[in-house]
Amino acid sequence: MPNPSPRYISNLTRDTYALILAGGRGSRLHELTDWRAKPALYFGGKFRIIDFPLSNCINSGIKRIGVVTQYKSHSLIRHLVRGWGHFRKELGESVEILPASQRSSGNWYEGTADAVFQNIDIIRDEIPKYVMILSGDHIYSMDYANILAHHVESGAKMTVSCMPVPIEEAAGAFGVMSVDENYRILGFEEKPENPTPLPNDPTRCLASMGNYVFDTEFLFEHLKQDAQNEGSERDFGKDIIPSIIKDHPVFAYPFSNDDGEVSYWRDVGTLDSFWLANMELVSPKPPLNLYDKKWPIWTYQEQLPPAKFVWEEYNRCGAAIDSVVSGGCIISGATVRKSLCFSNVHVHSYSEIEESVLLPDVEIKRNCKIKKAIIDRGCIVPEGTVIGHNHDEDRARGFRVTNKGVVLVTREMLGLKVGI
Ligand code: ADQ
Ligand code: ADP
Repeated sequence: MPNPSPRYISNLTRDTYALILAGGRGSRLHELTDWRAKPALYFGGKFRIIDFPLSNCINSGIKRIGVVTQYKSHSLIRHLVRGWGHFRKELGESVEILPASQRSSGNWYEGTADAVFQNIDIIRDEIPKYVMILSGDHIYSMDYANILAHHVESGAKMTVSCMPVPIEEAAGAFGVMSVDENYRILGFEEKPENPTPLPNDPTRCLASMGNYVFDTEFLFEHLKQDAQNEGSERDFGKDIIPSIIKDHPVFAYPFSNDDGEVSYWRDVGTLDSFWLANMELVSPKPPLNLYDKKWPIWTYQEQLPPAKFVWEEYNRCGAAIDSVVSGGCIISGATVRKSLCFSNVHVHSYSEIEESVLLPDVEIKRNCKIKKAIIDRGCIVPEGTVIGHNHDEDRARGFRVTNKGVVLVTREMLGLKVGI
């Protein structure tokens, strides 16, 4: 669309209700999502994954938002209440938490479509012209006003945001579509084993990002039809999209930057991808700019003292290089390289941390050597512990080692009391 007027765009975002699906477990993250939903997982030194779609909404001008929760939602809800609970309904702003509360069907949410279906009455009360359904699972900065403008300009009833992804990454992982020259969707398969490649690029296919724009009444009508269909799994990718593309205008929106290049979007669904996406942020030129004042990522943050770096009495320099260090951390007489220290991490003298993600409230006692590890919140790593230098030893101690050599350590693995 050539130079849309800002007034036109702001009408679209104002007329939109965003529903963020945040109920999924993220089972390939193993113990990291044993106690929290994937959207509640920490990311980037001080955020949680859900902060990204939420910030994208606010920065795009969409201020009416529902967050659908289900699996292990306690820490997610606590974060939302603390960090996102200050919106003022009388100013047209709201972030509502919509737990699976067995409201309309007497069941938990089945698939993603059912999670929306069970909240139709809440969305209808808001009288939006458009509904944006967003996955709560991904890290990216995106101006949703662009996909809304694309949706209206193309005359679509539904629009699916998409991006080209290498075939081997998409196989079994993403919804894959084929489109005509105007990006109208001609075919859609949910997580195919052999994705159809792009016509001009046999190595990549067009993957769904799990974000959709719908005309509200069209959405409701098709959710109701789907609810009558006995064989449906009540899922957008498996049931709704394949059933509507033939008879209705459903378009794809390729997510690219102003230069037409593929934008940053990460599905941190595995321990390896979670570790790697965090490592990208500590590289000298990260692909995602968290320091962009025009597109801030909002979050809940505790009031904490500043990070402190101590040159210890034994002439040991406490330093962090190519790393991010959050508030409340103390690095004393220890070296931290290419790593992320979330809030309140304390690393003691003679310890060496490399390429690691230390989640909040972690304490690394003296003389530890830690490499390529994810240390879960609240872990106290005993003096002299070596992690990530010998994988057989790591496994023998009960740590989880991935195929790509990332080591996960949780409180339970260290014998610390957690949960029931
Ligand atoms: P997946 O992410 O694998 O694929 P799914 O597990 O259904 O699909 O999760 C989609 C979103 O809904 C996630 O944010 C998840 O947290 C949430 N969710 C899952 N089940 C839920 C439930 N019962 N109640 C509430 N929320 C729930 C989807 C699309 C693919 C697309 C990928 C992109 O189906 O077509 O390619 O996203 O990652
Ligand atoms: P180490 O094992 O490295 O000696 P310590 O816990 O003794 O670890 O802390 C080392 C240094 O860190 C202290 O000498 C002090 O400078 C700083 N430090 C530790 N705790 C605090 C705190 N609560 N407030 C301010 N500085 C602290």
